[in-house]
Amino acid sequence: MPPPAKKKLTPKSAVLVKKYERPIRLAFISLVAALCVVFLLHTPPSRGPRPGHGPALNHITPVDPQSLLKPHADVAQKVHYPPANDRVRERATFVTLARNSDLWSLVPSIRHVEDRFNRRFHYDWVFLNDKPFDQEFIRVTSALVSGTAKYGVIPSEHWSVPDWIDQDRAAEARSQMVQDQVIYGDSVPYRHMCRFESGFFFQHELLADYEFYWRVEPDIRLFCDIHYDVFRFMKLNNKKYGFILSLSEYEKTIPTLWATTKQFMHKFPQYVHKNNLLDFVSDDQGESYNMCHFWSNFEVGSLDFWRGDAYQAYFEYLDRAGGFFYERWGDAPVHSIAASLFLDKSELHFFDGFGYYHPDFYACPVEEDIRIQNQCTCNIADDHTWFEYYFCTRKYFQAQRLALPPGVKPA
Ligand SMILES: Nc1nc2c(ncn2[C@@H]2O[C@H](COP(=O)(O)OP(=O)(O)OP(=O)(O)O)[C@@H](O)[C@H]2O)c(=O)[nH]1
Ligand SMILES: [Mg+2]
Repeated sequence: MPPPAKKKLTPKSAVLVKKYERPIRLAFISLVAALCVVFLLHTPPSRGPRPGHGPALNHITPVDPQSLLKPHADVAQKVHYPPANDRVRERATFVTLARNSDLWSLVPSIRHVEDRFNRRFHYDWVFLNDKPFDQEFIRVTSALVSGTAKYGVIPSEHWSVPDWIDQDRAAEARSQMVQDQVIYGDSVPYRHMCRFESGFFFQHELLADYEFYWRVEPDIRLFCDIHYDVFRFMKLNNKKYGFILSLSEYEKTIPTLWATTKQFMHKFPQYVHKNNLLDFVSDDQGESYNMCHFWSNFEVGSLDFWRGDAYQAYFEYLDRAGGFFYERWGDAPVHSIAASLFLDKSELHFFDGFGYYHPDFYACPVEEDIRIQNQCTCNIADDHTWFEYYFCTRKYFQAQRLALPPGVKPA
């Protein structure tokens, strides 16, 4: 007879667990919840402002522009920052002329402008090129821009030698400039670039809907936070042209630019503003050009000014004279002379507090409290703004009859 099957004995503890299954589960959940509460209560609070230092300005939370300390230059220029909670946006865009090969020197420029300004305001960005942008350029740049990025090709008539130019004479002029060691003296594309930036960028169809632009170039840096809407600022203060650095032009690139300008002024005196800033560009009431110009790799300006009658007539006159090809007229002196002659001097603006670099020069705000407030990362020792030799911002202050900022020694 087979032995009886052994009855499986359940241990007493297992019986008890089975019996009290629900209360045990409840007790376990309560214990975990209690531990969570204890953990949360004992986590140290996030670090607040250190005593005596005030709260650091948060980069994203909007700062009331009215609460900002103004650089001396803004007080002297009697400008106002846009009011808090001003929801009005301007028809404005960044604009960059670039080749596909400029991509990796442009990327840090965009990142700086976005980090310091545009990630709060999300303005559009128009990229222009004489050839179609490639897919990598479009992918990388559009990923960085917080507004809408737009890509345009320049019409060939805005990037070619016009038929009234004597090509042999232009080629001879280029060889002479090579002998004279003029930078970009032999370059035809550089001349197209200067002519395009002087006379055509604001006519591109992608810019048609905008009133203001901010020019950005490869290899630039923006060192400080900008907490107010710069385009709104332009509108509210009735500004038409803003710059950061100003310096001297190489005379060999523009031998006849001033003579041509004087002919223009003689022919069209109606375009010269009665309250102009001639003293910025001339030290002898217009007899000669002193080579001072706003450094146009940074510009915030009114597109409508360039599209207006005075500038249109001026550019047409210069273009017919041929100096973009027979010499190497730059858009910087052309824009600067036009802004100084055709605008009311109150419509020009020197931007302070931004911190800027384009090879090879720096602008770093001279006042330390501004550098601290705007969390600037520039070293004041690098600043070129107030140099007496070669740079022209002192002359601008003189022409506008503005007192120099504290810390800037009179010449
Ligand atoms: N599409 C296109 N863009 C150009 C060309 N040449 C220059 N650019 C752009 O025009 C602007 C001015 O050119 P740059 O080479 O920076 O001229 P620059 O600032 O006078 O000289 P650098 O001191 O070399 O910077 C930049 O935004 C360039 O990317 C060109 O042939 N084609
Ligand atoms: Mg450049």
